[in-house]
Amino acid sequence: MITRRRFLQGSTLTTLGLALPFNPFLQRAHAIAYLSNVGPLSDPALQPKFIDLAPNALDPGFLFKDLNDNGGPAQQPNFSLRARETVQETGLINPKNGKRLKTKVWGYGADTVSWPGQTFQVKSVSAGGAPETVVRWENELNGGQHLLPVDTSLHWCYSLHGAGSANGVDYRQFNIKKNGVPIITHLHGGKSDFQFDGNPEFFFSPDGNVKGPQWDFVPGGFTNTFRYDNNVRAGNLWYHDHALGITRLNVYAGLAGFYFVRDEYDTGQANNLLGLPAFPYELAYAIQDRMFTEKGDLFYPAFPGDPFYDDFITGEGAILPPDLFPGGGPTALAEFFGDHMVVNGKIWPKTNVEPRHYRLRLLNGCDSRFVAIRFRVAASPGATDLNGASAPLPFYVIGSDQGLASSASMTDTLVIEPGGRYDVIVDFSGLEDARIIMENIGGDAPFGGDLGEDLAPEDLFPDRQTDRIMAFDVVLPFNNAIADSFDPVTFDGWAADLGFGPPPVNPGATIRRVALFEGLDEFGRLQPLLGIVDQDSTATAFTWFQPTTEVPALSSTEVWEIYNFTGDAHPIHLHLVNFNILGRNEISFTEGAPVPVLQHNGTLGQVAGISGVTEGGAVGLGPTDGYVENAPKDMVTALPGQVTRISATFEKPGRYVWHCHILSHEDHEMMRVMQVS
Ligand SMILES: [Cu+2]
Repeated sequence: MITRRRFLQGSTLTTLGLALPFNPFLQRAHAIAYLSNVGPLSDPALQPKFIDLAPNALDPGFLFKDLNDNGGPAQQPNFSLRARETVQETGLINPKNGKRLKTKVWGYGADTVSWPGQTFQVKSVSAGGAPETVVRWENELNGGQHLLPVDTSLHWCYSLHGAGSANGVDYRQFNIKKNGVPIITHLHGGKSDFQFDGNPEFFFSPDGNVKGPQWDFVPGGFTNTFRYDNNVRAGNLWYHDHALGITRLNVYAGLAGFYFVRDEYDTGQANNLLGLPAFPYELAYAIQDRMFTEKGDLFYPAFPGDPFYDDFITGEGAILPPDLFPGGGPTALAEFFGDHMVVNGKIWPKTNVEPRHYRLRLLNGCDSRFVAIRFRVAASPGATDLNGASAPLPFYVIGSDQGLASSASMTDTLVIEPGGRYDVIVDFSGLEDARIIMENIGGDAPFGGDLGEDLAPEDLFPDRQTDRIMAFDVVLPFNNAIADSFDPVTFDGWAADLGFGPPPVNPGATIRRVALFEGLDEFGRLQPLLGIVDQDSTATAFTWFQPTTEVPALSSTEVWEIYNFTGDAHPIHLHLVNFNILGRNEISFTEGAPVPVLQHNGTLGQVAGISGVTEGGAVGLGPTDGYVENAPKDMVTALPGQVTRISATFEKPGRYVWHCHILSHEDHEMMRVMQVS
C-alpha cells in the first residue's frame, strides 16, 4: 500500500519548477460568508449508534407522487421538483445533555425537500411505461450564501471567463451573494439526450438569469424541464447535482437521491418471476460520510487548522497567496473523509427486519470514500461496535449500477466505489433476536486497494467509528403471508434466459487509451487530471477546457483502456453509457521531468511527464476480493499502477462527459468532455 504521504514523497513533483506567467484573469477569491471559526467538531465516538431508524428510500411514502403506475397506455410521468434549504434531524445529539440537534441541509423535493431527495420510481418502456419521464427542476437556492466554504479559485460556474467559456460570457461578474447558487441535476446512469444530461456547463442560477455557456448551443435554448429516456432496463440510477467546480459542495449539502427503473421482470412487486424480495423487504440506502460541528451543522474543511488541510496543502508544499486566500482559505482539498457515517441522512441508523431474505439497494454517495462492506453478527443485541462480532456472513450480489447481474455472486465482502450502486441479497433467517452490523473495512484515506488489516494506521481515523455503517435488528416476526422466495439457482436461470449482465462485447471495437494523472495546480495543490496515452507510449494530461480528445462515433462500441499513473484508485464514470468491465493488467511507466499543464485561468500547473508505458500481467479481481462486476456498470474502479478495460456503446450524439467520481477530483479538473458524433 502506498499511502498518499509516501507516494508524494517519492514523486518528482516536489518543487514547482515552472515560472508562473503574469495572468490578467487571476482575481481575488471571494470569501463567501463563512467562518472558519465554527467551534469544536462533533466527536463521532460520543454520538449514538443504531438508535434512529434508517429511512427506507423505497418506502411508498418516500416516492415522488407522480409515479406512472396506473397501467394502460402510459400517462407520461411528470414531476415538478425543487432544490431548497431545509432543516432536519440527522440523529446527532448534544452529548452534554442528550438533546437532539437540527442540521441545516439542502434537499430535493416536491412540496417539502429532504436529504436525500425523495425517490423516483418509473416503469421502463418494455414494462408499459411512457417513453420519457418529464421533470421540471426549480432552483430555489437563492439565500445569497452557500452552506459550505466555496473555493472560487477553482474552474467553476462563476469563474468561467471569456477565453474559457464557450459562449464568450465572462461569468466572473456573477457571485453567489448576488446571483444565488448555481445547480444542474444529473441523472447518473440515465441514457439522456445531452441537453438533459445535467452536464457541468449546463448549470443555472435560481432566477434562471445565469445559465451555463453550453445552453447557447442547444436548439431552443435553456429549459429547466428535462426529459429522461425510459427505454432502458431496470436499474438503480441516482440523481445529484453536477454544477461545474461546486458539485462536491452541493452534494455534500444534500443534493442527491435515488431513481429506480422497473421493468417487466424486476417489477419491485411481490411475486415477481425472479423471486426478488419486494417492499417492505427491499431497502434502498445511500451511504455517505460527513463531519459536523458540535452544534450539528455540516462541516467541510477548507481553512488552516481544519482536518486534512495540513496533509493536502502545507504537507504538499502548496503556497496559497494571501491576497487570493485570505486567512489560508477557503481552499479545495484533494479529498474529503467524514468521521460520521450517514445512511439516508441519519447517522449510524438501524432497521428492524424479519428472519428472511432482504434486497438491499446500496449507493456509495461519499465524496472520496471507497467503502467495503461486510455483515457480521454483533456480540450482543445491544452492541454498538464490532468487538466480539461473528465472522462475516456470506451474501449474494445480484446486480449493480444499471441492472441485474449475469449470475448471483456469493461473497462476504463488497467494495463499493464512490458513485457506485450494488444490488445485494442478505439472508437474516436463523438470526432471530440478533443484531447484524454492516461493517466497513475500507480506510479513511485515499483507496489504494488495501482493506481491513492491510490498512496502515495513518489511513484510519483514531478511535475510528467509520468501521460500522448501520445495523439490522432481527426482531420482527416472520410474516407467513408473504413468501420468502429468493433462490440463487432460480435467479441464475432467469439471468441466463433473459440475458442479464453487462452489455455484449464487440470484438471489432475501437480501442481508446485514456489515462489518470496526479499533478499540481498553479498554487502547488494536488490536482488530479485525465488525459490520453499516445501511440509512442508517452502520455499527455489535460485540464477540462482543453480541446476534446474523446470523440466516439455515434452507435460505435469502444474499448477504453484506462491507465492509472497515480498512487490511488479512481472511480471512473462515463455519462450516457453502461459498460462491461473486461479486466485489468499491471502497467509500468517512467515518470520524467515535470511538464506544464495549462489551467483555466491561463496560469500553469504541472504534471510529471510519462513515457515508456508498457503493460504487464493480468490482474484478476473477483468476488473473493470484494469486486463483483458481472452487471451493467457505469462506474469502474481503476486501481493504481494498472490499466482497466471497459467496453461501451455510445447510443446518443452530443456533448457528454467522463470523469472521476471522487467529487473533490471532478471539481478540480479530473473531468473531460466526451463528444459523441
Ligand atoms: Cu479521482
